[in-house]
Amino acid sequence: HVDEAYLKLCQYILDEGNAKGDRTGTGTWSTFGYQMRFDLQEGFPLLTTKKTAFRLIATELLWFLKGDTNVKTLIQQRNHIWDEWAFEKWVTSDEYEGPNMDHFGNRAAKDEQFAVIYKEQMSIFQEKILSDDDFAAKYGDLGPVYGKQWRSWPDAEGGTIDQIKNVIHSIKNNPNSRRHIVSAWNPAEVDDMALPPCHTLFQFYVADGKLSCQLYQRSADVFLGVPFNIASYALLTHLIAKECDLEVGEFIHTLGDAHIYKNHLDQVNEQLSREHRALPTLHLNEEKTSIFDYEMEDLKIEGYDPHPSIKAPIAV
Ligand code: UFP
Repeated sequence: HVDEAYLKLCQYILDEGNAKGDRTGTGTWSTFGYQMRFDLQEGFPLLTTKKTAFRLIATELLWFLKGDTNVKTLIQQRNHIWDEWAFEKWVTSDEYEGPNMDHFGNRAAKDEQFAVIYKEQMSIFQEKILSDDDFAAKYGDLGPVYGKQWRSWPDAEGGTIDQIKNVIHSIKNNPNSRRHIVSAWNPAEVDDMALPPCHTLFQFYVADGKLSCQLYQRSADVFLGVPFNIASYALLTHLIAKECDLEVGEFIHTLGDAHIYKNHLDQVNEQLSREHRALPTLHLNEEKTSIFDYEMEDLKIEGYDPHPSIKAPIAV
């Protein structure tokens, strides 16, 4: 069960983790190198010990698959998971004239007065992204992040490589290949990205008519990020399997620096006290024939009855 494996990881970090400083100044408990396996035949791995927003996960994945890197499309779909990264670009630019927003994430979590001011600036930002195309082109674009690397990795001749199309082609035509790989980590472009890819590289594997996927995630915010990352790659595996006429096999999640932020400890302990429930199932619109044509309404989660969500501040 996904919750069992996930809560075991949380408990392991609490018991064995190293106290480790980090880029955001928040502080973490951290371990290096950890693996979880999920049998996708057992149900869809969306955590039941905490309500996890499938809509946000799915709209983000479809956004990656379409090769999009601008938050505008996500904001139009009421998906705000990337807003802070784009906002950061704006408030550190010469054009920004509002109140100082240094370390806005940490400050908003600690200081209620600042949180109000921050929310005001964030609303202004979101409004401008939606209403002003030039502003959106400048500050909504996150740089050459996942969508770009997956669908148009720059090649050496000035052209681009569509890794998703290529991997689907190789799964269909040479299922036994050990080279079904997609990499988001492009060393030449990492410095231009709002956030260097956390889910760095994934590989597919075909056996027994089933498609499995393994992800190497270099850095994992175990409380806020990992529940999303598991569901996102499970969904991707379902979509690719359908495209290739295969059943789903396993999702194998391999983590590099797996950390719990120190300001997430109460939330993790709350979640550890909860009993898991039955897993939901995923339904895909049978009429869609290409992985690039799905919209949110083509993806349905049924039988999802989770414990309530648990809020926590994100480290930016
Ligand atoms: N993070 C995740 N999953 C994601 C994502 C980010 O866990 O899909 F985009 C977290 C990991 C880390 C932070 O806490 O975001 C990225 O910081 P850094 O680049 O310093 O590893």
